[in-house]
Amino acid sequence: MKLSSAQIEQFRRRGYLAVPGFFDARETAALQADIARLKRNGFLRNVATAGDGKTPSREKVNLQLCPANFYSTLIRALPFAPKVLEAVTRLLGPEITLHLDQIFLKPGRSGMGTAWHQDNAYFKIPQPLRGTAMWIAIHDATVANGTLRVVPDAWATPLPHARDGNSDHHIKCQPDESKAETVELKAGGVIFFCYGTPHATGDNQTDTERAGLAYHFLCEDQTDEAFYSTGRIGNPRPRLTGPRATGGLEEYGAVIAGTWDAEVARAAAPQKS
Ligand SMILES: O=C(O)CCC(=O)C(=O)O
Repeated sequence: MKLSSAQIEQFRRRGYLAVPGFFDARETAALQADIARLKRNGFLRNVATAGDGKTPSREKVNLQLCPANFYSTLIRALPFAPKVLEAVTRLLGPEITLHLDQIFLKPGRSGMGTAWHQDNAYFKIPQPLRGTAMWIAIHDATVANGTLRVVPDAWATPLPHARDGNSDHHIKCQPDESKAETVELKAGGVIFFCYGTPHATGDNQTDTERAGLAYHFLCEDQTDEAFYSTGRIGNPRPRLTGPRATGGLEEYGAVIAGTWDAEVARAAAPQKS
């Protein structure tokens, strides 16, 4: 899974890159099964509100889990997979830290999209091209079920953001939607988009659910010591590559690097009853 020079050039110029088939059928089935487990066990939370940013919506559902790695060793292992590190290093540079992971799940019919925003309106790194999301299509992502839309060539301009009344914490902006591109992906495909790229998803107008699993990666030179502080309430931010990377030992207390294949095999094995 080596990204070509043309793909790197597209990411750096246009701010995004879609890579169909990044995860194979077995890996994708493992992710589908594990996200179904998290949903079944009630870990996902509906963040949709009734227009005021506070009152829980009775009609719309935007299920999220952030961070997800606390609840899934498979999701924890994925960013350490060699092909992920290879791709992200080619896109960003040599010293990569995992910033965040989260699940977005849109049930059939009631599933609500996520409004336009730039991730850097939350994250505020100095150079928005030195951080990227990797959004994984857990199910086939189509126009009808509200797949991801991006505005290319817009990453360098920070847009004003305001609170999104349809969510209990999101913010939103108003990019030039006439320039937006809609990215349809089969399950297992990914889209990388840098922290400056405006993006959104639509409502799910089909009968079946659709999920995305998003990781955010950034270069260590976009961080400071406070970013990693153990006093901060939140998820560990493992250094994935570079001189201070320990394969997860420092952040999780266990070596996570090298466990992706075994995690996928475990998820694919028939469950004992
Ligand atoms: O999947 C979604 O609904 C939104 C994804 C997103 O906004 C993100 O990954 O930053």
